[in-house]
Amino acid sequence: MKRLGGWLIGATGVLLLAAPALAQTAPDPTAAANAYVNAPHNWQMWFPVAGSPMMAQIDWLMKYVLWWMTGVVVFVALLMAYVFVKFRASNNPVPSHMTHNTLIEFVWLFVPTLILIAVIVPSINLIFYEGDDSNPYMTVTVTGHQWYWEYNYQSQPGLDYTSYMIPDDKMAPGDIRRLSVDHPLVLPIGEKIKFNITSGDVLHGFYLPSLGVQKYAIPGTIVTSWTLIPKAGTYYGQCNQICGLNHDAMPIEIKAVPMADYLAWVKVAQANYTQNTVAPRLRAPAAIQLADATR
Ligand SMILES: [Cu+2]
Repeated sequence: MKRLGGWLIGATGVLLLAAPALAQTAPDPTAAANAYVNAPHNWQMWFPVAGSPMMAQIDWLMKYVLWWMTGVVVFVALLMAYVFVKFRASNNPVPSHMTHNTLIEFVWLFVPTLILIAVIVPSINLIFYEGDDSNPYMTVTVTGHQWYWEYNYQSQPGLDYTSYMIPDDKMAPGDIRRLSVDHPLVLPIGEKIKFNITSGDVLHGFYLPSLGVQKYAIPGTIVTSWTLIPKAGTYYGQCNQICGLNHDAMPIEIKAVPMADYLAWVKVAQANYTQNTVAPRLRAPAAIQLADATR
């Protein structure tokens, strides 16, 4: 009897565990991105963990320049303290009349010049590296709207959909408050992805801290950037250009997955996202229509 009871409890447990798996109709092609989540956390110091080679270089340059700055600040502070004490009025009733010293003038011209060169060379290298969006595997046109993002995959016909933040009352387990979205931007790992960034209304900011991308989304203009994500995972960003009432409610969620998963997702998205496409033309603002009517 005891044995039978144990067996029954065991079988019920197995059924309960299997139920969610059975209920799921199709596997999620972006599931590989759930294993690694690169999101901001409370009391975070420094930059996020670099998710792209560009961010790794930005991180390196920031720390490199910070060391130079620390050296300069400490040196100048110590020198000033020394001068304040040694050359104070009470200690020097008869002031010195020295006006020139060739050696020290040479040193204070030459040493800062060397420091500037040491900072400028890697900075300019990085600027060129950031600007080199040539030969991408694919291009996504990113359009900022009040208040959501639109992603248009240039090489995948019909794949143009909107991405809205999940409001607090609709959050599911695993969602991150004010960062998770309904339709994330899905990208293949290990490939160069070019972004054509623009806006449908006002200025927005396409800002992906862990990938080192930060560009204005400007109406009527395309600003380009690119990324390359080596590791499968979920990466987050936000609009960082004050764009109106719900500026804080247009986060960016990127699911980076292996190529096979990405191609599987493209098929699913092409089949399911047709209702999700943004209206091609925006109406004139209500205020302007009112002004015309009262004239
Ligand atoms: Cu915005």
